[in-house]
Parts: sequence; C-alpha cells; structure tokens
Amino acid sequence: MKKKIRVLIAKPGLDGHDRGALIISQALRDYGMEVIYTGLRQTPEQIVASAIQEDVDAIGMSCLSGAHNELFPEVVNGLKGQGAEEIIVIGGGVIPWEDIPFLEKNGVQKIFTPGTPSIETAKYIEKAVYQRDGINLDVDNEIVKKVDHIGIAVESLDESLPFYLDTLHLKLEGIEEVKSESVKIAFLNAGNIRIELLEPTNESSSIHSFIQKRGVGIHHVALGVENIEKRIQQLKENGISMIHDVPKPGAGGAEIAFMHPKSTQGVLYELCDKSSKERI
Ligand code: B12
Repeated sequence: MKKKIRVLIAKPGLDGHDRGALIISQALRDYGMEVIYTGLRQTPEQIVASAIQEDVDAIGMSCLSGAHNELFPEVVNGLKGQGAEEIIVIGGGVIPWEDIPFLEKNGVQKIFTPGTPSIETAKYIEKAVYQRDGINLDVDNEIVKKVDHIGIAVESLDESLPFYLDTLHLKLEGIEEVKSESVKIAFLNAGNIRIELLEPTNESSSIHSFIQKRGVGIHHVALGVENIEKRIQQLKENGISMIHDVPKPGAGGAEIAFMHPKSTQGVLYELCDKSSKERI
C-alpha cells in the first residue's frame, strides 16, 4: 500500500502573498497527500514546532517577500536543533535564480519558481520522501538520462570529416544512410557523447532545408531517454508541443521524437531512446 505523505505548507514572513501557498496546498491534496497549511505570518520557530507536532514528511515554504535567504535556512537549522533533520524542506515563490544555489547549499532540497506546473512539485515531494525512507517505488519521472549526441548539419561528409578526424582526432564509429530522412550520418565518438554529422542526400531532406535557411552548423541536441512513449506523454502534459507524438526509427537502431523549438526556447531537441536496443 502506498504511504500517505504528510506535508506542512508554511508561509513565513510578514507579507500577505498567500495565493501560491494555497494553490500548492490544493494541488498536493489533489495528488493524494495530507496537507496542513499554517496560515500567514509564521515565524521559523512556529513552523518547526508545527512540523514536529504534525509529524510531517516534508515542509513546503512559500515566500514572495524577498526574505527567503534568512527565513528558509532558519527553518532548516531549527529542525536540526530539534533532531528533526529527516523532514524534507522545499520552497517556492518569487525567488531570484541566483539565490537558489545558496538555499540548496543551506539545506533546502529544491526551490520551485513561478510557472512550475503544480503536479511536478507533488511528484518531486513523493520521490524525495520515498527515497528518504528507502522505499523502492516506481516513481519514474526522470526525463533526461544524458546528452546522447549533438547533430551537426554539413554540406558534405567528405569535406567535413577531415576536420573532425584529423584535426580534432575524434574516432569515426560508423556511417549510416537513413533513406526515410534522406540523410547520411557519420557518428563520431567524443568521449561521453557523440557528434553526428548529417549530410542531406537530396533536396527533400529536412537537413537540406535547414542548411538553405540557416547554413551549416548545429542542428539539434539529442537527449538520451528511456521509455520514450512515457517521456513524450510527460512533456505534452507539461505543455510541450512535439513534432512527433509517436516515436519513429532513427539512426543506430534508436527510437526518436523531436520537440518543437517553439516550446523549447528555440532549440531543436530530439528524444533518443536506445534502451530497447541495449536490452537485446
Ligand atoms: C498578487 C500579488 C499581490 C497581491 C497578493 C494577493 C494574495 N492574497 O496573495 C496583493 C495585491 C495583495 C499584493 C500586495 C503587495 N505586493 Co505583491 N504581488 C503579487 C504578484 C503580482 C503575483 C503573486 C501571485 O499571487 N502569483 C500567483 C501565484 C500562484 O504564484 P506564486 O506565489 O509565485 O506561486 C507559484 C510558484 O512560485 C510556486 N510556489 C509558491 N509557493 C510555493 C511553495 C511550495 C512549497 C512550492 C513547492 C511551490 C511554491 O508554485 C506556484 C505555482 O506555480 C507578484 C508579482 C509576481 N509576478 O509574482 C507581486 C509581488 C510578489 N508583490 C510585491 C510587493 C512588493 C507587494 C507589496 C509590498 C506592494 C506594496 N508596496 O504595497 C504588497 C504587500 C502586501 C502585504 N500585505 O504583504 C513584490 C515582492 C518583491 C520582492 N519579493 O522583493 C512582487 C514580486 C512584485 C514585484 N515585482 O515587485 N501583491
């Protein structure tokens, strides 16, 4: 049976911005967690005391006043002082990016900023609590395992390969033609990731159109994933528009799908799943 996770949503500080705290409280309840909301204007001492009294798994603090760098670590230290450091502490609100490393170094496990889908906060807490308790639950939300390769559009493999092989001394792993995409690909081993040189074999190739519009150069970044159908689904649920809703065969026996650059800050990202091949 799944453990019922208990979370204290706390609103430290003197400001009255409670919408984020209320929204997160409701989202965690909808996900099936027990949520206790402290209400506004709680001191770090009050938050620590409530967390221990309510025997919660995690504290989620919401702060939009700018006082997060003082208030969040005070709660972490208060928990330590009471021997309750197993309680997971996370935070959210209007928190500048540059403050996040400081907070994470000071015991706040994760910060969620405006725009984070609430479901992601729930999944994060669930995973953190189960990991802490050593419970092996299949909470398989991780999308990117690694950068698998970088795709580079070239006019001609013959002209480009000497630079990669003779000047950069990369190792050529193989050359493959993917007829369905009208492209010829050279795979180069560059340590932990690969470089793929993509040469169009005719004018119907999307690589040909890319070179016409933008010239030769970086075409896409491929993210290594497992369980590609599930990743596509996850991304779509988070508002990402996919060029391919269903995976298609790619080079080297991989299953691939591209995300639309309009929803990925202008970068063409490929999901690349080689796990079924590796299992054979
Ligand atoms: C709405 C608002 C108000 C409303 C608050 C209504 C209410 N009951 O909440 C009112 C009009 C009352 C208000 C007043 C003030 N405000 Co105001 N307000 C905002 C505004 C425009 C939006 C905040 C909001 O509700 N967003 C929607 C919610 C849902 O988003 P959120 O809280 O960020 O939550 C999301 C994430 O951050 C995260 N999250 C949040 N908390 C948590 C917690 C956990 C555990 C997790 C996992 C995730 C999480 O998940 C949520 C969903 O994605 C922001 C600007 C902004 N763009 O954020 C300014 C802002 C917060 N306000 C600001 C200020 C200065 C004030 C005033 C001091 C202005 C004044 N001089 O009077 C007063 C203070 C009044 C008081 N008594 O506290 C500043 C704060 C500056 C700072 N941090 O240094 C901001 C940033 C505006 C700005 N750019 O200057 N405000």
